Amino acid sequence: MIVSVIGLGYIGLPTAAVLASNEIKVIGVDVNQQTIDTINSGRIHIIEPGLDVLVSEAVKKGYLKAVIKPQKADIFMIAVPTPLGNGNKPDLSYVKSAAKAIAPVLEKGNLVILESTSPVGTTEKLTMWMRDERSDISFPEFGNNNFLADIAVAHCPERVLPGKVLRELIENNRIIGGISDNCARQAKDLYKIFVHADSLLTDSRTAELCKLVENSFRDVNIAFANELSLISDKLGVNVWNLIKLANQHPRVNILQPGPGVGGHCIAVDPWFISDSAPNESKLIQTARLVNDNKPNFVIDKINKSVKAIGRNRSDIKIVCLGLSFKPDIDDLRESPALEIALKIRLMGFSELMLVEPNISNIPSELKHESVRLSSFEKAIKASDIVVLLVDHTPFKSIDLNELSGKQIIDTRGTWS
Ligand code: SAJ
Repeated sequence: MIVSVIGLGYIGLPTAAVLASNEIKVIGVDVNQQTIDTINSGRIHIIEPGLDVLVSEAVKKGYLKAVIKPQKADIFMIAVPTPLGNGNKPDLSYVKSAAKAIAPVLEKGNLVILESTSPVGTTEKLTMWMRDERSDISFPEFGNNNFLADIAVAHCPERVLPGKVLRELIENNRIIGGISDNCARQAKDLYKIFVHADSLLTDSRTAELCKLVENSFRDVNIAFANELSLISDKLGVNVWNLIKLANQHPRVNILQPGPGVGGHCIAVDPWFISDSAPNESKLIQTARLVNDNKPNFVIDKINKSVKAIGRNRSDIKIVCLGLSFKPDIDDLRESPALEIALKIRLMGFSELMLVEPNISNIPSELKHESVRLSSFEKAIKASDIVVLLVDHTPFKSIDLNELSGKQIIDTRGTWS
């Protein structure tokens, strides 16, 4: 059996590597020649614990190779980006390109699985895009379980947490939605090879919405915590203590407030629901707005600190602790910490020090004569205002006396 994985990014490459480690022949396909060369030399182009070893082994043993153009295979797994386009509308162009690229090599008996997080109806569109290219073979029809098509098509959304991808790929339950029941059953046979948890079968629309709902659930719950932080600030209450106490209730489990919600999933996927059902998703949309507005609240707090110091900004040094979108990773995508640092850079402080233990260069958009990367200890010592944006492990072990006399804005409750 040959499995072809289309898109060798944060999901595609780990999936390809895990399949290959189960002695399945995998052909990875990517549009980026540099990515292909890196993988074929046994190295990786993304950061994910344990992935380097897995890819290197898989390439060395001949189970994994990367190519630029799809080749014949038995199963095609599509793991391409589905970003937000203009006006918070889903951009399905990568899925469409993948459909057009694999259509010419499809053969009777093949299975095509969409793993990319997608708006409801995308798996049906994928089927249609392939059908448009191949009138000589038959494709399944949504809801028509009696028709046995030449090609099977299913959606099995990825649900792994960055940083724990290799473990979660194997341990998480999978939701598999077929265009027809038969498609879902065929896809389950593939996941059986490497998933040590349950595979739950449904239709493709339900599987699509299920993934979006999971991330929206988290977004709404984080928005609740973020709203509590605004309310508490106004009423002079310590929100971290408040949440800790409220969570003593057996049926209350409030998440943690922060400087906003980052990453390329939770801050994006709720918009896919609101695009499909704008009038029915008011709560989901409001949660997005609450979370997206949190960086402005942090900037307000900084302005208040400046007032309290009573000097001009050009005479004040400020430090941002952390730039990534969550702790102990180097991923700056959609990071609220980065957004806040960019806003601070424009505020005219005498110096903006950045402490980000997981990167070695200042991101290009932050480069300026007043901005520098600094060590944790030096930056704390030199600063008038300390803004903690990411709860990286090294930030937790500070002697709190070192913060005395400084304006502290702790957006994560690390020192509360
Ligand atoms: N955050 C808070 N407060 C919290 C929890 C998180 O402010 O209490 C913030 C984080 O700081 C970060 C953002 O939310 O900025 C998202 O981080 P995360 O760790 O909650 O999730 P992601 O984006 O890394 O991964 C999510 C996961 N989805 C869920 O937990 C429901 C993962 O399982 C998905 O596979 C992934 O999205 C995805 O690819 O869709």
